[in-house]
Amino acid sequence: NTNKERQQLRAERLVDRGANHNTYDDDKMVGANPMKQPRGPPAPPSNDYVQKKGVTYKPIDSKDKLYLERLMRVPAFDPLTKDGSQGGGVQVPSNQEEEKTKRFKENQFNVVASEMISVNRTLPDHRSDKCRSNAEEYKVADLPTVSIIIVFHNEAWTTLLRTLHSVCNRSPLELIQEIILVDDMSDRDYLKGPLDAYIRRFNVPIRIIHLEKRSGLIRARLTGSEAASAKVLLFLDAHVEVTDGWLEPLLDRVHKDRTVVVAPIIDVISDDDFEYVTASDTTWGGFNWHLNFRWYSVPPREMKRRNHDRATPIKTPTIAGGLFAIDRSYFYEVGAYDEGMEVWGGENLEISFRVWMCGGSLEIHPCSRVGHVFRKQTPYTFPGGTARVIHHNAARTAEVWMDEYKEFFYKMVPSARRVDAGDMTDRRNLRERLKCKNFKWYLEQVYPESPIPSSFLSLGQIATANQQCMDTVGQKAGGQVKAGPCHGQGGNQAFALSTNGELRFDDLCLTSTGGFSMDSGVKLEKCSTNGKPNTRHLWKYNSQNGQLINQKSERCISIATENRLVLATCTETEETQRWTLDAYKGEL
Ligand code: UD2
Ligand code: MN
Repeated sequence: NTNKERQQLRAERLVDRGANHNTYDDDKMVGANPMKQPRGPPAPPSNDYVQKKGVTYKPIDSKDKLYLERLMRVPAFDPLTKDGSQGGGVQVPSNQEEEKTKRFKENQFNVVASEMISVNRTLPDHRSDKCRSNAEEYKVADLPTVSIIIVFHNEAWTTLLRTLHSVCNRSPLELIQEIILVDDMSDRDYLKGPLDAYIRRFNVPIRIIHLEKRSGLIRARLTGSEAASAKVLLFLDAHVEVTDGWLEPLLDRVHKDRTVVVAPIIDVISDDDFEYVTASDTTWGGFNWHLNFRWYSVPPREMKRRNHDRATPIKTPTIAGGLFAIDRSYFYEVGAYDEGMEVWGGENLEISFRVWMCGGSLEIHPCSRVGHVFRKQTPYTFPGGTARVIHHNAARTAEVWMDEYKEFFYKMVPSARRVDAGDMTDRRNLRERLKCKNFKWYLEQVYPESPIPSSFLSLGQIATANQQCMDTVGQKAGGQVKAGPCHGQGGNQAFALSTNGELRFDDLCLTSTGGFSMDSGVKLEKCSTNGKPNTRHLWKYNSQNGQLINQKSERCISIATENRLVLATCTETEETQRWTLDAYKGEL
């Protein structure tokens, strides 16, 4: 590029970003990407910091405040290109392919692509027309202020800064009392001195807390919320980009009802090319037997309750966990987070169950959209072992909140039974003290479409007399169900017969393939999520003769060649049609 072209691009970019930006102050620029070019100011002198409760604080003093107020939004890492503007994806040049692959591991996303994109890149406004017109009604002066809490462990420089810039570029700044960054003992140098210096450039008070011990995201968020002072807390992951008008709808809901916990629609920032891709506005949060958070379609009853209005918040059974606003005093009233949880996982369902069962509610606001870089894998370590940590957290959620329904989790994840969940007395006392409703209430009233049926006749293995058990053999939707030697462990041999007649393996249902030949296999198919079982998925159990009968075809599940389960003509004498259901509770 010639100098002139560069200037042209820079000018365009500034226009692109809107009129709110000051010009660059090159002398004060914190060195671009410190991963690549390790420059930048020395770390501030250590007497800037305050030690409190084992954490190191850098408090905002009046000098900083003045400094911050004088500053406008000054970008520091800003490539002189328009790559990625309007949320577009970027193509890594072919001579950088190798670097791209190598550095993907740093954060489990394409760091090289992220570095090609301005930290101030523009994004399209994906809100519905109704949302846009509603937005005009918000009066900023009437909305409560917010403390935005962002925790991170070894976050990439550019994604972290883009998170901050997007928040400061696209929020009414008078609403942001502060942004609190909690560095969960990262071991990357740029997240110390350079970051401390960089954040002073924003015209919003940004505070950073460097934890001296790896706390995990749950306890790191607790440290952040304790340092917060605004009326509302808002948690964000460290690799998000907020879009126009994202903040006001969230604050408005919490303001109108302090027991509402509200999340935005979480759009997708591609982990490969950083394209901003919209997510559906008719998706809500659920969970499966593994106690993983899952997205499912909003069922018709909720669409109807909202009068099919694309601007009305969706009452959701669960939230994904990373991005939500909550009244600060309500957050503590309802039990904050479970301090016994480590690193990652489980806290999202825990807070979801708790809020609903203890008198609050969860919403997804379709007028607030925030992009998030979803990753296929976590890039960081799990001190204590990944499976152990995840099972520990999930088991705490199950033990404290799920009553007898915790068996669905243990049947599906048998190894979780052997993990030490730790002391849960405080959490159980909390549930007592708040007089929370039980999990059955939650399933019936909040989430009747749940993969865990609120009412079921059996849970566990389904076996013939000679110990042949129904087995998914690890298959997913479309897979053929087989019979295999019973192992008594659950897992692929864990099924539930729900009272409404579904034979479920998590969110998969046993289905007839429809044919009436001798060979019509019994397969797995996604269960209905709209509250009305698919007729192909309906079965009845005759506990006298052990037959499992497909309601539509009146044919029986039978073991055929190669241990395939098929539907065959029902005959009482046939051993391979005689099934025993684990923990069968009998007809009601
Ligand atoms: C999702 C949530 C995440 C959290 C998680 C379950 C969204 C978009 N994300 O997974 O917020 O609820 O489910 O626990 O809903 N971090 C630390 N210390 C750690 C580990 C992580 O500070 O020991 C930070 C991390 O840098 C990030 C945040 O916590 O900023 C969330 O972690 P993630 O992005 O790896 O989680 P994600 O999006 O896969
Ligand atoms: Mn994340």
